[in-house]
Amino acid sequence: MEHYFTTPIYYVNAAPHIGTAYTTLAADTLARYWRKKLGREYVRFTTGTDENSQKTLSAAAAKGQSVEEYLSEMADEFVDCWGQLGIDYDDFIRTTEPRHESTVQRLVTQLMENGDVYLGDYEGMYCSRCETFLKESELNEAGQCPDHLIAPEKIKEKNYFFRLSKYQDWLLELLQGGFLKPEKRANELISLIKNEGLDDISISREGAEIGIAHPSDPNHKLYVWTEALMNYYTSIDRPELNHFWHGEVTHLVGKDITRFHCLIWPAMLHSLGLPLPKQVFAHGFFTINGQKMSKSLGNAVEPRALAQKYGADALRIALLSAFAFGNDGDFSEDHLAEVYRTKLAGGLGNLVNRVITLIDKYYNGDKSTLPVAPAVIHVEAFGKHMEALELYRACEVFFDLIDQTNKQLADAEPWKAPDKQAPEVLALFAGQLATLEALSDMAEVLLPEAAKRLKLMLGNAQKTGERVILFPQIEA
Ligand code: ME8
Repeated sequence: MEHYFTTPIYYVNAAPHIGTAYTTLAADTLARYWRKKLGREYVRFTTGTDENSQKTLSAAAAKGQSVEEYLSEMADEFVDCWGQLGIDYDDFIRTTEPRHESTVQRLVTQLMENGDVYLGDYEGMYCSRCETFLKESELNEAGQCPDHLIAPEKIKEKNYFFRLSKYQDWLLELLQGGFLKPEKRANELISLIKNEGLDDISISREGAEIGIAHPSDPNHKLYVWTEALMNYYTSIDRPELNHFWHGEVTHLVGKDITRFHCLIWPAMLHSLGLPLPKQVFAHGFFTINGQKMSKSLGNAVEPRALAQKYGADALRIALLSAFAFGNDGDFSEDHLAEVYRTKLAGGLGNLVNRVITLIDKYYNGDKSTLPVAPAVIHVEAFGKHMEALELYRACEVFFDLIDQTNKQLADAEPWKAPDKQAPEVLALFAGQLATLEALSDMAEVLLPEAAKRLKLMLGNAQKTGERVILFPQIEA
């Protein structure tokens, strides 16, 4: 079975930050797990940028750039950042690419042919920061968008509408059946449907300056969210890649965008007669030192600087192990430094160094004389958690195994054994080595750069390899 993982495509009005890095690192980690298990050809992982947003216009103007210049500079920022974070995606999709326009126009034409789109009047509020139509009931007491604290624009225009209301009961059943995880997020949408019901939604803006043209009405541009969701299909909209849509598709998103991914998107796919993703997983939000991350507070953490200082591996595992995937939690550089010092340098680095040094010293690095060790049971738990999207638990298994193995070595004190060829000493080293092998396999998923160095140290079946430093000391 093929696996296809996606991240949201990010707006380019802000540089990548810890939040967007979190989703992208999570997707990359899952893709690495499955590639290792099934082979690269069975796995696809995509990310990209959401560029047809009204916000783009003002952001480009503020920088004195043309829209094209601004967009490509910002898309490059994301590509550069993901490169520095060790993200290995199969496709980076930009919604201003012709391939996306062509897929979107075809899909929208099909929605129209299916009778699910009609022209109507829209009168209401629009928040250009979240690119969302808002209901009166969604505004705060001051009549503002609750997320952006700005008054939404009042608009009255002709819009094309998608018949979302028609799919209400079907969506309710879908959500009750576990389409959106974790359950608490599904429950939010279930109550929304039960309490408020679903209205048809606008899928175009009349006279909008930016966006993909409506396929049959040139006065309209498609609403950015309508076409942005379709990026997931654009990426595999080629005969040789289309099979990924028939495998297990997992959309990873933050909890802020579940309505789009779990109401509008499945309803459109259903209307189009296309298979649904297996699941949408909505993770929680990071706060920074206890505060909401925001542009106005200026506390958005730049992931590249942290990756340069601590290494991309450390940033990845510190984020993924910070709290359960699905909960909210905090991020601080202190936490990252602590993970680096105790779990990586002091935990894994120390363990590998000690075991390899001792095997070199007592057995001249010759592994072939060691007995066969029993299988490492943690491997199974690690896989189980990865497959259940329990990234935090998978990290815990990894860290526990390191701690236990370090403890086993410290307790056994093989350096005090008078005979290094005694069966219990040989068995101890065989077990330790087998654990390092298991850890290096898990590290290929969780710490891809360090895993290469770890594999080098482990050498081949006969002999240990060269000594390298796994986690160098960080300058304060
Ligand atoms: O919503 N903690 O783009 P966006 C964790 N373009 N994750 C966070 C976060 C935080 N504090 N802040 C952001 C959009 N994220 C649309 C998506 S998809 C078809 C279109 C992550 O740039 C999280 O994944 O606002 C969230 O859902 C996403 O960034 C929103 O990114």
